[in-house]
Amino acid sequence: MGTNEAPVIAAAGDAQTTEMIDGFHLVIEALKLNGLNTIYGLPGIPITDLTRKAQAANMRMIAFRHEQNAGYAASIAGFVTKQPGICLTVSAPGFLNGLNALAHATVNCFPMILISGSSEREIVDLQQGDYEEMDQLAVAKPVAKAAFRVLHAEDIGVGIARAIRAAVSGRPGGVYLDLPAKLFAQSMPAAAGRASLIKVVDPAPAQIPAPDAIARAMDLLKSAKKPLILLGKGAAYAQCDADIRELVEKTGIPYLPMSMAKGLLPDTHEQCASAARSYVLPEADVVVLIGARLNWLLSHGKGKTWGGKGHKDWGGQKFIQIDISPQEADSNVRIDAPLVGDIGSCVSALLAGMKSGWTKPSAEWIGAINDKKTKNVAKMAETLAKDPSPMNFHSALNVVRDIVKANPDAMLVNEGANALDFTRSIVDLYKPRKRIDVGTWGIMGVGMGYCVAAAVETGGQVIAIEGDSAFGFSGMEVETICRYNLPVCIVIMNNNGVYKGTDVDPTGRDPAPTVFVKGARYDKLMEAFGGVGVHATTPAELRKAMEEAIRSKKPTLINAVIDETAGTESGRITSLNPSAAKKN
Ligand code: ADP
Ligand code: TZD
Ligand code: MG
Repeated sequence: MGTNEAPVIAAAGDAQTTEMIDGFHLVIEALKLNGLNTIYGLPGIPITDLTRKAQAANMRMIAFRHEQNAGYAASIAGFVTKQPGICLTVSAPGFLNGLNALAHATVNCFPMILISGSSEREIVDLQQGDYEEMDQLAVAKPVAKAAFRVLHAEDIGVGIARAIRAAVSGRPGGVYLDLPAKLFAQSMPAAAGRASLIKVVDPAPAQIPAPDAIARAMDLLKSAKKPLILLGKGAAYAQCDADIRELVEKTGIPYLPMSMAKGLLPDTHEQCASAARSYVLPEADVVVLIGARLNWLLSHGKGKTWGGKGHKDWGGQKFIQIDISPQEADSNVRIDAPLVGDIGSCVSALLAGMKSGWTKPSAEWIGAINDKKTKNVAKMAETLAKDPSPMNFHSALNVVRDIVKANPDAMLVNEGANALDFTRSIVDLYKPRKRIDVGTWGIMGVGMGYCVAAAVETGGQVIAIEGDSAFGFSGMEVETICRYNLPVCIVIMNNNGVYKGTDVDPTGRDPAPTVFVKGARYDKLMEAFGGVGVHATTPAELRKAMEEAIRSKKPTLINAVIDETAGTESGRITSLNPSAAKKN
């Protein structure tokens, strides 16, 4: 019998009974059919059996201690694999715990599907007070790229297909899929059920840029005296690493990687202008944005960062912007040559466009950048060579820098304020998609969820550099890391608080809001679950502990004691603080 033919339903009393399939199995088979074999979630009514049956069906079911962390895991799995990461939660409170991550996925353009069990429509719509009742679909909509609900078992295939397409096509994002409890128990003839499932064909179709848009961009680029390429996390996501490298190297244009685009080309590449960032941004005359938005992380393309004199002034640069979203251009400043399409197609079209002739940027431009780089690199080397007691961010990160260099395949997770900013500028990455961090929102709490997903998705070593505050948001997941015995080495930059550990309550009554228990031993937390805990007070102790963690692959948490006076308020974004902004 062909799969599209209706199955013969056995008549009542027939000895031969028709094989049936229930909602649980239709969901599982629909996911598997589309190559989605890992679920990050937390069990409970009504999805406990879904987690059990998924595991029994040989899916990887990674169970967390809090849905937010499962959600962040799913979101970053989406970034790393280009397939939607799946997060599964219970209704109302579990759903809400996962919602933060769904919003994060949408904001960061990561493909993710949040699947939550829910109460029946009949009860929710009359607000009759079900166990964990909430109109989840309505709540999810504003933060999701798309939101769907499936009411009938025969629609599960369509529901999952639509969720996958919405998550990965065009600009990727977070999708919500609402599955009411009764759906799981519905059953239908297995053959018809299986025939209703959809293997999504070409879920993220190539989007080819228009030839005139390419010509416009090429003309502008050829007119540049001081061109610059800016690589964003969209470029890392696109997985067209070789083409991007070829574009950079063939054009000879200096480039700057945004945080999660570090390693797309090795940070040590001779054309990398990171060490001359504050020079190249205002000086460049034509900037090619590849999968990077001109949001707050790039000072909105305006102001002093970009050579504008006054606060609102724009530096007058011309921009070429490669983005899959046709609405992105002109969001902050004029985009002279928008290139709408997927990055792989746009970059190869530009490469083809170069064949008609290309002159590399002038020796003056490259020379000026190299001068700045040499000076700044020497200054940094001097700072890194110091060995103060207690350790500061620099002396500790000098060790991390060496360890990452020796282990270029390890995934680097990073969050905090100073712990984030210093790591980003000090620790070089060598391979694409190895650095995952606080992203577009500068969000705290992604750390342990990211560690779990990075280890599960890559099967390799993970190194997490965490502020002590940042770690606290997801710290309980060290149990998850131990339970699944993941090769994760967490280093806590412990400076006793948010930014620093030195604030005091002026009334003398309570601890200051930014300060934690002094001398806290986060390493003991890891020991509680059978992992390795290390208390490190010197760079040598830190180095030894990290090397051992990577050698043994054991879950390890190193409490790195950092001078509590070493950080600055808000790290590098002090100017965004209302109290600091007033002074400007
Ligand atoms: P960063 O924070 O690194 O600057 P952003 O998150 O601001 O990066 O920007 C990423 C951009 O990349 C988004 O505007 C998104 O639409 C775009 N993008 C994501 N994937 C692709 C792709 N495959 N092709 C083209 N653009 C993409
Ligand atoms: N809550 C959330 C979800 N995200 C945030 N970004 C913040 C609060 C505010 N915040 C920052 O922007 S950084 C930070 C907070 C609380 C913690 C900084 O302390 P840390 O890092 O210990 O992690 P350093 O090294 O001490 O600066
Ligand atoms: Mg801190």
